[in-house]
Amino acid sequence: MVGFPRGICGGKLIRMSQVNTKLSRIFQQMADVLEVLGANRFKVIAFQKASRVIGELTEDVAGMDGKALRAVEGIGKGMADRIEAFVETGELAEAAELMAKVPSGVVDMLDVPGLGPKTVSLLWREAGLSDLDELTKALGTGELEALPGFGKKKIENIRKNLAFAKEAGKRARIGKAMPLAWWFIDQLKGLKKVKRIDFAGSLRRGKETIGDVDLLVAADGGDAGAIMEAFVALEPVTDVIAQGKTKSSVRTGESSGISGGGMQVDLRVVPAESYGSALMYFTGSKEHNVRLRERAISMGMKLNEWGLTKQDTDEVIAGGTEEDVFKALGLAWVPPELREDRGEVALAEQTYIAGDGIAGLPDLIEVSDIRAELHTHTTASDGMWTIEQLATAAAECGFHTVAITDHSKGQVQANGLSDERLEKHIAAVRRVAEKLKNKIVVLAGSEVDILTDGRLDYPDSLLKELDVVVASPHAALSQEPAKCTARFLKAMENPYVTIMGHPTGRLIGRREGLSPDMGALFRAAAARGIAMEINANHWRLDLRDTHARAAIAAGVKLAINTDAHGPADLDQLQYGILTARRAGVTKNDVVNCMTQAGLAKWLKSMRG
Ligand code: DGT
Ligand code: CA
Ligand code: CA
Ligand code: ZN
Repeated sequence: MVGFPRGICGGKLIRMSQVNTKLSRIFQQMADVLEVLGANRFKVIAFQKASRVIGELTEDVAGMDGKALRAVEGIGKGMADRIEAFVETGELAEAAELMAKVPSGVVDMLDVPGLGPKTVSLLWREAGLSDLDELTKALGTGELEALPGFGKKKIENIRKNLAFAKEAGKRARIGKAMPLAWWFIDQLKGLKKVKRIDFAGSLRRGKETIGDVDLLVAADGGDAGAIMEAFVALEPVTDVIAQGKTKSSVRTGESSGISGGGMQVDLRVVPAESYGSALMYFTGSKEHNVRLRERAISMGMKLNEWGLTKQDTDEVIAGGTEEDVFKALGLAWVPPELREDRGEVALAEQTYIAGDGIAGLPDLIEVSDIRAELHTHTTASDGMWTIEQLATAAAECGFHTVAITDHSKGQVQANGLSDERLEKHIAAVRRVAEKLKNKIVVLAGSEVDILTDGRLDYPDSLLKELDVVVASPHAALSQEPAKCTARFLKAMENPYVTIMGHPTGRLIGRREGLSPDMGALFRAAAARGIAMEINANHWRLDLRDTHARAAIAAGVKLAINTDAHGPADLDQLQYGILTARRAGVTKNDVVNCMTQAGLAKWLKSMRG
């Protein structure tokens, strides 16, 4: 079993139970529908909160007794009763009744970026629209301008978001596909007949979005049929697209409680002696494979999923492991994240000839190289953890340093801190730092908003008191490129900025975000010593792989942060690392990999 490390806390994956995931989703849907129906605000908030709390809970609600359930912060008596009913019967009649009051097409509208429940309620009740097709039509006729608050600009925005969501919606975020792949692997690896199993395809290459999940199994030919039977019978499978002896494809259910519902999963079974060449073939990319096949031919060999053979005699040269195949081609093993035909084959040849570390392939960063988390939120703004809980969790992950960076005052909806609250918050962070000083270094920081014109959301006199300043854009995220470039460059002139947080503000599949002149930003960052962030949250991955590659080429230091808001978030680090690896990033490029003393020295140097 290879594959990617599954969690950062010593391999311990923070995994939600299926019941938790299902309930969290049901409560969120109930909150949405209640809001569309114009229900009492507190009722809506109660369901939203319950959804979030259960979604973040590491304990399985199915195994908790009534008393323990009621003791969970954010779950009142009413919610505990609902949870118990669901655990007992597997359904929630109240949810079904509620859903029946609103057409499912109306609920779908809630998935369109920028369409909140209030707007959807208007579109449904006032304009009589009941699904996305009707909405698309109505957006073109001008009839919506009669609705209160529906100016030309708003209508144009909805139209753009709808088109963007439709296009992007075909691929899943990696954070949705990865847990699904592991779920299947966990089920299948237990079968005696399965000798090896891995995920391949774009998921193994660590791409930010995944078209379908590709699984590869090594087994004897006679066992393949039974493995396929077991595969198509697994719980999340709703449709069998194709079922053969060596290849099957299924679709997983949209409403399945397991993350990644609605995705296609392909499974192939190959004999053990072809496992390496098959893993290479199905990992791709197609372009990388073409490059390798050409190389094989030029060396008098033939490469396909079954193995590497001599051209004239068909004698098998390699195939069982990837390492053997690469070696027979005169190449060092290429990490999957680099297999995009961006020069990696030439580098692998150099490494093969010169040996490790002298020339050729970069020594890519790994999850375990990360020693500090520099962008986090607590209950002071919109996080779920207290300062102490967060710092303790970070210490348990093996980090030597954590920075507390709550939102600044402009983020009103995220309960951003006013100047006065920040002063008090800094003092609170210092107290926790003192208390935990033998466990972890706790730094006082802020994720300060970069305002529309490039000013920061706190005065310098306050920023000066902080150890870490992450400057990020959260508003005006459709600004023109020239304008936002100027905005960022201005922000970077501030002497207290340490890190530029999620610089484009994109949300994958939801919001395109800003397109500043990255070259200009990287030059400024390199000159000032400011680190550019790869935000590891799978909705963001911002910087993206291609940006990060350009950044290190320009001599810019990177920061890889999870932007943790709660317990499930620290595990997102893996996606930031995959993105960094795709960019050829090594631990020397990343400030979070420094020693405690090195990091402290760097931070101090940034305070002038
Ligand atoms: P995706 O699923 O769109 O995110 O991207 P991939 O790369 O996972 O693509 P997929 O699932 O169509 O195929 C998995 C791998 O199998 C792909 O990376 C390379 C290999 N493969 C598939 N079809 C072909 C083909 O026609 N020619 C070659 N050379 N390789 C192929
Ligand atoms: Ca795929
Ligand atoms: Ca596929
Ligand atoms: Zn943040």
